[in-house]
Amino acid sequence: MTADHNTNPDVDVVVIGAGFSGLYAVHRLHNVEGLNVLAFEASDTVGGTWNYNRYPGARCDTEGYYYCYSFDRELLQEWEWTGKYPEQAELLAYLEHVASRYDLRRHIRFNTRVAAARYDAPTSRWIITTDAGQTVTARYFVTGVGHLSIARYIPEIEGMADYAGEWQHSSRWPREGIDLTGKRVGVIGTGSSGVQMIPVLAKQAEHVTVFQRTPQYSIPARHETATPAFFAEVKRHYDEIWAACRQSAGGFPWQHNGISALEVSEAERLATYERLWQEGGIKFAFGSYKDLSINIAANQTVSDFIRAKISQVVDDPETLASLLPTDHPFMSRRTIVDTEYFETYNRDNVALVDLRKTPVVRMTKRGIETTAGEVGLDLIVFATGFDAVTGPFFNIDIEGRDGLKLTQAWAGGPQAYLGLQTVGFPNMFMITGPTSATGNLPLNAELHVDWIADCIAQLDEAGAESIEPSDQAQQEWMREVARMSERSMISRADSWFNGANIPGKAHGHLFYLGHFGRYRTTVTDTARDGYRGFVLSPRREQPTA
Ligand code: NA7
Repeated sequence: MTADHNTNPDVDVVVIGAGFSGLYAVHRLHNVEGLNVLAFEASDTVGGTWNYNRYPGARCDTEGYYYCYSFDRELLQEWEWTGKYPEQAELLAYLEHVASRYDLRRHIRFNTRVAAARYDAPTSRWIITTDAGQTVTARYFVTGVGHLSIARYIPEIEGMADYAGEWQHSSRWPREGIDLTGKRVGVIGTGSSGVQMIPVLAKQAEHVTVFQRTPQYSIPARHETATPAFFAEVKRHYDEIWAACRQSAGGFPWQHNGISALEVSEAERLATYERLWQEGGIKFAFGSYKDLSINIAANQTVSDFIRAKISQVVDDPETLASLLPTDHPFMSRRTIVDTEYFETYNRDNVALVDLRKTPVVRMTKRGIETTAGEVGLDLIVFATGFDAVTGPFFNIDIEGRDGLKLTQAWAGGPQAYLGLQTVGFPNMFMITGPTSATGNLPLNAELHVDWIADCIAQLDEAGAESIEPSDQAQQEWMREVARMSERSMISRADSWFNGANIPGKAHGHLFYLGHFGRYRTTVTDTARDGYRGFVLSPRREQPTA
């Protein structure tokens, strides 16, 4: 069934977003379930994160062969990745291919931002209003808004209006690119975006100045290790690879080795770290000892190892001192994967400004003034991150039952049950919403979309009008989420993972940091057990017992 959305503004499901989450939601809910689905996408094309983040060097920092959809064996066999860590353009091409292959675009209204969504209790409908003032009603409201891209964060710096040069945020790099030849570029921020772009900018620009507030741990990607033979092997073993991902701690096709870093000799430990360091990627963090992210003494061994690696690379002692992360443990912030990041500081055309020693005073007409003086810049890149997870939701005026605004419900930090729903917002489903597992996001998005699709089918079969979590189930889940956060290294540093990166933002637990495989089982078990922890309201005209 295909609705003409111009004349029929009432649909079964409204989806927001056309990234990994939204695209699969449209496919599963329409192509498989036969529901009448309308998706809204603010951009003019699909891709989400992989459409927005076009900065030089932008690429996936987990491997493409499992950072992709698993739902169709044919798609897995036909798509050819060109390397281990796909660049932005390759991931965008993949998602465009998916949109074409499953004929998804005709269900997506592009260049349209959802401005408001309000639950109308008398009709049990969500009323969705776009930025153009159009209104659509839907029985189910599904958010695939992503965690980051939409809600970019640019700090307020005195004198910004005085700056006469060009500036960009990492996630809004112009599609036509920027000719960096002969340019003096300043990069503010050394998270994943800054660390990926700095080596690439350094090769293109006349000079790069990096403004660093917090030194980072980073692991070499070693992109070059992927070969055609490797991908042939992957394709032969895809079923086993996905089975391993679904049961693993992070949604990845490997596990930690099951022992504590403190149970083995120093020589054995260092050999393990060295082997994984040479292999590259985040397997170094999650594929070695079982307790690196939860035991500070075990973590100390790996933090020391990485500091030693950085020390071996960076030539200038003052620069090295600023680059060494000593105030927070490895894995207390999201793990960063790089290509020649630390090596780049040995180049003549790269300078590091340590903002802890010489903070920014203001932006000037010519560049940035720190307490050490003015740095002249033709282009300033804000690689300063995002109002993560809740930001994309708060961009929309969402109102649930009894006039409850989402901004009120989450004023003290997001509250949700399994990252799928939140109390007070019936029939609103979140794909990887707050408190869902993190790690391999496409896999988690598939888990959620499948759960939502099954749930909608069950509601129809049971003659139920709506579903939302019980207060008790949500509170218990929030306690579990807090418990997992507090035992994790994440609790030992400020970052976007706990809301600390945005001035004035409520600190909260944005993700469930426990084991992905166990999370997956919990999510599927709630459905198997008749939606345990959820309240189903019977249809008014057909009350059920
Ligand atoms: P992140 O990881 O949030 O990094 C933002 C960076 O910007 C980080 O180094 C911040 O320093 C820095 N920052 C933020 N505000 C300022 C100010 N006012 N002055 C100087 N430096 C500042 O964002 P990314 O885009 O790199 O990565 C986000 C995610 O995308 C990443 O985790 C992956 O999942 C992909 P700080 O460290 O807070 O001192």
